[in-house]
Amino acid sequence: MKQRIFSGVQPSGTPTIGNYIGAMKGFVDLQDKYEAIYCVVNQHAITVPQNPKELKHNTKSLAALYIAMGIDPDKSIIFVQSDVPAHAQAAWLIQCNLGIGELERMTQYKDKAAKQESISAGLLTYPALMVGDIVLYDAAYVPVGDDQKQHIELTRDFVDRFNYRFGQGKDLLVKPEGIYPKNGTRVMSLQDPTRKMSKSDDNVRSFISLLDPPKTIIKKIKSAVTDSIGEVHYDVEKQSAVSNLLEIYASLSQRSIDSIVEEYQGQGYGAFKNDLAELTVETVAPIQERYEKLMAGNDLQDIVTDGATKANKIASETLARMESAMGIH
Ligand code: AQP
Repeated sequence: MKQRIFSGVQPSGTPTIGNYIGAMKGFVDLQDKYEAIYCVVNQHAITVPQNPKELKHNTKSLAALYIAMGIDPDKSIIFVQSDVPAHAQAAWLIQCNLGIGELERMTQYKDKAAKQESISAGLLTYPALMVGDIVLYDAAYVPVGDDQKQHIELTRDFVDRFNYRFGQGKDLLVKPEGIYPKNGTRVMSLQDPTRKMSKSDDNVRSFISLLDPPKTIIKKIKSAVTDSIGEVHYDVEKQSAVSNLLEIYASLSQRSIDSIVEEYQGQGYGAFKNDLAELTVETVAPIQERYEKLMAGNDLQDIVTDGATKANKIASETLARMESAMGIH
């Protein structure tokens, strides 16, 4: 039997090339090796304020993007988190076995809380929902970007704790491992290389979304900040912005950073940026074409309904196991 993997993306906007490079690109290859489960984590998205209409649209849109990227619904389960009530139910059990101190230490919580005028309790307890997403499917592996490492470590600690407290010598839950991009790529904002690229960034020039039209992509890459050194060179300390563009280039072209640096020796940033823009447009064009067809057609709803049925079956069994072990059923 194949081992299971689980991953999710929040419909808190349209996925960026950061989400794509850091996590989603890998989803497609992994579906052959593992029993893959990919979720649109809409309940995570509401930890910060969302416009309800946009959230609904982005949820559908993200499911379509999964398929447009190459996730095959005949091989993998694609579903929407809120269609499987076990996620919210498990999150409660998990919260009751996590410490506030552990949650307050999460850097993503601190980063996101710093941007909010009023911080929801859900933003703090978000990792409990994420732990639930993973353990409900007995996932052995979780393909995520490197910014999620801390949450994966929390999941692993939780599983040890749960098995120790309630397992009576048995491993009731599977301890998962993260699968991170090979070169550890964290794509940074095009406008500020000290901040990660995020789909919900107020400054739309800071990210490239998978649905940006070619003209927008070209404009955003041309206006990406660089430096006054004027040499395409990889140095994350002194040339962080250019190094970020190099990492994007290397990842999308599957070439080494060294070979790209060599190609643009002595040419300044103009040609390099033009080619990166072209490469990005070429990467997203086929995804966008398939996306448009899916959004206009009737298959999408059937796919996510079928995904939810399959996900519900697996998740409700694990939830029952957890509840029984804790003595509440
Ligand atoms: N900049 C990034 N570089 C590499 N990987 C990234 N990921 C996110 N940003 C980058 C990875 O994408 C997957 C989905 O992320 P998510 O939607 O669950 O949440 P997030 O990490 O909070 O992503 P965003 O784009 O920053 O969303 P918002 O703006 O809503 O906060 C994850 O595997 C993540 O590691």
